[in-house]
Amino acid sequence: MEIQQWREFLIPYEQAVQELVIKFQNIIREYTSLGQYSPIEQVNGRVKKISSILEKVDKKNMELSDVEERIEDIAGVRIICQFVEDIGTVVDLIRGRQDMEIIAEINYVAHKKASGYRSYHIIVKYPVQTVFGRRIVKAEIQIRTLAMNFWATIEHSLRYKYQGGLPQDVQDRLQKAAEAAYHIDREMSSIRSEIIDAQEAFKEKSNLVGDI
Ligand code: 0O2
Repeated sequence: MEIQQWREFLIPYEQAVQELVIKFQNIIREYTSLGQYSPIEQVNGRVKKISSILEKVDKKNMELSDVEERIEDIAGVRIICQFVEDIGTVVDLIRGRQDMEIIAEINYVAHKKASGYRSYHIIVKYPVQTVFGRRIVKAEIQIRTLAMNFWATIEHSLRYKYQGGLPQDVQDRLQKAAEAAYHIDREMSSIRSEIIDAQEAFKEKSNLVGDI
């Protein structure tokens, strides 16, 4: 495919990512304006780079014509939560929506990957309106805690550095770090209500100071 064809191909995915990020940010805004705790801490989105799409085509030994059907994370949205319990709340919020259709859910929180990776993945079909008409694209929504995200970000950059061939000692240390991240999540969950109360009190105090 020529670069121009790739650009055209990616337009609906770019639109989907922009819209989805705004929609999830609006959820944060809604909770905040109601003075309630938001199960979503941050939202990021990205469209997969052409080079990464081509790498995946190669890795999965597929035809370019299969990209749309088989690569489900060209549009990617990442939702970061403070606590593991929030992941379930966000999953339920997504299940209840009318503007996207869930086609798959993969629970790497309960069943971590061999690498140590933990996150909840939801693949949705999402309709966008382009100048060429209505298009339905797939998007991958990754939902994870701050601790899971910390681990995944570091592991991803190491994997990139070593181009897939992580030395055994690095793999071992990453496994230990994954365990540590899991324990942080468990500890934080055990004092969740105290943390939420403290954050609400802090927010109220900042609002009062802001009002003056
Ligand atoms: P990027 O750069 O984030 O886009 P696979 O067959 O395993 O290559 P598949 O079938 O698309 O991938 O599904 P999977 O395994 O659920 O992975 C989808 C995405 O989840 C990955 O996209 C990563 O973002 C994330 N992910 C999955 N496993 C790991 C892991 O072990 N470590 C980290 N850091 N992230 C992971 P990409 O395209 O691999 O990467």
